[in-house]
Amino acid sequence: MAGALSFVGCTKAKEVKPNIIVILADDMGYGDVSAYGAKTIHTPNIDRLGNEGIKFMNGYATSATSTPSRYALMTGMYPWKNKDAKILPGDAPLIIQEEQYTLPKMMQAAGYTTGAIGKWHLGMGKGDINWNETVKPGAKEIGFDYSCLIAATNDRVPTVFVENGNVVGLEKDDPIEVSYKENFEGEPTALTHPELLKMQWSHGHNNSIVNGIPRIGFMKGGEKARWVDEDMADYFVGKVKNFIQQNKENPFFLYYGLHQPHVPRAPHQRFAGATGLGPRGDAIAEADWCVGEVLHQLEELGLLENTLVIFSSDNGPVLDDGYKDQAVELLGDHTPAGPLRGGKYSLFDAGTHVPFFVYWKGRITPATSEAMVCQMDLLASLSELVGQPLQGEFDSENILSALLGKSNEGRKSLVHEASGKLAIRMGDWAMIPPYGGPGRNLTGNELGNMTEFGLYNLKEDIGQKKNLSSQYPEKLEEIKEYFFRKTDGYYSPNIKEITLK
Ligand code: NG6
Ligand code: CA
Repeated sequence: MAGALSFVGCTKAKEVKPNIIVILADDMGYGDVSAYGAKTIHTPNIDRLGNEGIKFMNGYATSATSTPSRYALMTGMYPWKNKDAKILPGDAPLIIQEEQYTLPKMMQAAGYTTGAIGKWHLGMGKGDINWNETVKPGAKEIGFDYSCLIAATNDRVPTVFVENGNVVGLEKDDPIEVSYKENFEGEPTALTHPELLKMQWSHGHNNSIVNGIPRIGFMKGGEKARWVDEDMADYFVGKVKNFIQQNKENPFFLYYGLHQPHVPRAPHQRFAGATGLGPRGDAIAEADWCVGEVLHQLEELGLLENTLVIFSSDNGPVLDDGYKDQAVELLGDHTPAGPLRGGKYSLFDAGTHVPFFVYWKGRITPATSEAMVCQMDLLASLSELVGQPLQGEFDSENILSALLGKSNEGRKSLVHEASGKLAIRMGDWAMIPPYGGPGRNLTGNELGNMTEFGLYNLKEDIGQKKNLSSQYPEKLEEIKEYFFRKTDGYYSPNIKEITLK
């Protein structure tokens, strides 16, 4: 016993417990950030994290859409191992099991106070939610001491904030009802009352109207509780500042899910015209302001040297994601995916290859890193940083030295996912199996559906212009063999011309 105690005493002395903040943007592309070369959009605050920290040139989400990406970040597990980890409606049950080990639970075990603010999209409740009572299980049950969230996306009902499981501002005599099946009698929708719209839809998004914006799904009641999209950034920044202020004396872990630049893009009026690219660009300017507010507060409280800040995006960029907001018309020569091919929903690189910065003032020597890093790796890497060993088996890899810029070795391979279809990046190579299906969806983004195997060398051809599968058959075989072994037994539908061994 005495030996164990002295061992504990000895590790304690070496423990580092910086605050940790993970900021995850929604649909922000690799090319949307000026640190990666954007010229028409200026993101000075986000850039600061990259220019004064480690700027990752090969940073990844696991998935080309939100729910599966966030699932991997929270659980350290590949999302395609959970059949429920796909884009969720706003009334979906929590897809993380209460007994599952998670990133916030690991941080709690290490003595941290944990908070989740902003976009959630991992489900809450057990199905058939009564929004007029405390909704659980939710963020709390998977390890967050405090939470203030939008349940799914800013285009899905219910359009209310849920703080610690309770709808904010709900009045007893105006209960909320939500349905993804049918409308409530007498409630206006975009189809029955187009005259009520201040923003028009282009595909989907023609159900309930809230704040003049048509949504996905139907909702009734809760008038006072409904959010105003233009005020959402200020609202969440306020919550973030409160959380930091309240926890300035103790180690904290904060997950801040920015809602920008996901549709509907309705930044605050003071950002109107900030970029000349219309609401999409202005929403990115607003997101940059949010990041700046966090950094300024850390600075004011003297916490900057003691706080590790990680910035990334849940998936790649998209222009027309269902609203007529001039994202396409006003694009000019801006390239949201930078030099990468594809975007949100895509198996091509830009689906998951996203901005990725790690910043820790005074502790990280600024550098650009070529290491391949993934959001899923935060669990294993941060567990090493805070000295809290993992319990169980995970797909998360400990790449802490790469994250802190002490090594250029990241992960060797990453299986990535788009709509349940899997592909792989292995070293400099990217391999996409032939799934068939449409080349693009309604957003105009290329999906990566092909009739033959795609094989690309990203080092020489970052834009995936040249399919090398027939030129390098041995390389293709090697990667195929590895890919099928890694994904064996998991759902990877519609692969044409191949049978899983
Ligand atoms: C799609 C929506 C899209 C967006 C996406 C989720 C339609 C036509 N499209 O189904 O607008 O909400 O889901 O995006 O409804 S994500 O970034 O949260 O994954
Ligand atoms: Ca997203």
